[in-house]
Amino acid sequence: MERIYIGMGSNLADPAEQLRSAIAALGQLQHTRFVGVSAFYQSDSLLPGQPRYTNAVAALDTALAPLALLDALQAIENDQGRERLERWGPRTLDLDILLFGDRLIDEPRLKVPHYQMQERAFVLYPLAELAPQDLRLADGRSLVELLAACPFVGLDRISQS
Ligand code: PH2
Ligand code: MG
Ligand code: MG
Repeated sequence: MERIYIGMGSNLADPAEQLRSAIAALGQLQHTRFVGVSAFYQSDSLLPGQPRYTNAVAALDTALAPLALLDALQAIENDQGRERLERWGPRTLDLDILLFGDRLIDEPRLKVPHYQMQERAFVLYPLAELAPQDLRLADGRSLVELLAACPFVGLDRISQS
């Protein structure tokens, strides 16, 4: 089993409810054990003119291979009405593999660590709720360092219900 972290985001159709449904679906994944989930955080979209996002991070242990996990996550996104109309369009549910053990993955369909997670407060702060203090990305940078360089700005931490 390897420890993985999933970034969850939604900015359509009752985002908090989308995340709660996604958490339930992650709990049903084959060959996988649900470890925990962060609080929910609201923030403006990185792209102007879109509804605000609700984000969270989940931790799981899995025996699935990375691309099998990606397929399973995309099936959950599709089940929750994800429409892929434009690359960065608003979405009912986005499930991104942030970290997969200490692997560096560079495949056409999957890059891990997730690109730009280093700069995104809505990824780093929820991740910090779950990850061990000494977590390092595959490039050697520590979560503590990344948090220090990424101010807690524009984030509202909310309860999950
Ligand atoms: N995801 C995006 C684009 N912009 N903004 C916030 N606040 N949260 C997101 O998850 C997000 C975003 C594309 O994946
Ligand atoms: Mg994303
Ligand atoms: Mg995505």
